Amino acid sequence: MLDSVSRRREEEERVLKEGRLPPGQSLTQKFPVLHYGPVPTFNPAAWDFRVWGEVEQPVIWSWDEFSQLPRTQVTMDVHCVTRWSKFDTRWEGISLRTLVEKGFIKPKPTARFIIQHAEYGFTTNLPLEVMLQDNFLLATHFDGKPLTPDHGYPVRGVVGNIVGREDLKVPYFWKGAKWLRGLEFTKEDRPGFWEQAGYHNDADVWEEERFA
Ligand SMILES: Nc1nc2c(c(=O)[nH]1)N[C@H]1C(S)=C(S)[C@@H](COP(=O)(O)O)O[C@H]1N2
Ligand SMILES: [Mo]
Repeated sequence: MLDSVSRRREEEERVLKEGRLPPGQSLTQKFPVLHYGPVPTFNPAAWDFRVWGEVEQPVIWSWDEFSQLPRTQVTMDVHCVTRWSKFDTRWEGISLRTLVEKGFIKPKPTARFIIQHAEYGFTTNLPLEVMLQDNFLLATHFDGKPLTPDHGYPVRGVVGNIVGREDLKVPYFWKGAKWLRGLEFTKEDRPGFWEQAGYHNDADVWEEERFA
């Protein structure tokens, strides 16, 4: 117990020195579960993933089709607005940037924002250019294993800090929707679930944009 407390402090000291601990955050070695509402069940036969709105061609992928999209791995520090941060988290999944580069999704020139749509109507919004950064992933795996149900199985958005990539915007972790079912490309911004509840629309962790 004492050991794990001092180990946590040491780790936190280290990431602080490395400039990786955003203001007002503290390091956790656990993986907290945080969401509103129940955990949905996954039925691969009924599941689909939709992309619509300001795209040249709307798509609907079955679980099989989605599973065959090109895969990417990324390691990130993730920062929850409730003040815990988890460092060096390893994710695997599908990069939206790759999907656009390879022509699986063709945004119209009018597309400026993307709304993530998840089970039970949960939504969260980000600018298109942030969603196309290397630190946004449609993740299916965490730490080499499929996501657990409470962390968003089978697919979730994740966004965080990639060490050494100071060029990237880093929003708080709520900007990745668990149990993600689709992406809506829009001309205008539209606040999502937590954004409507008073959280900051941009949610930059370095600027500490927690509340509106
Ligand atoms: N569908 C859905 N996704 C969600 C949320 C939610 O309420 N519903 N909460 C967000 C918040 S506030 C955080 S911090 C992360 C937490 O992910 P975790 O439970 O895997 O730690 O999920 C985000 N994604
Ligand atoms: Mo959060």
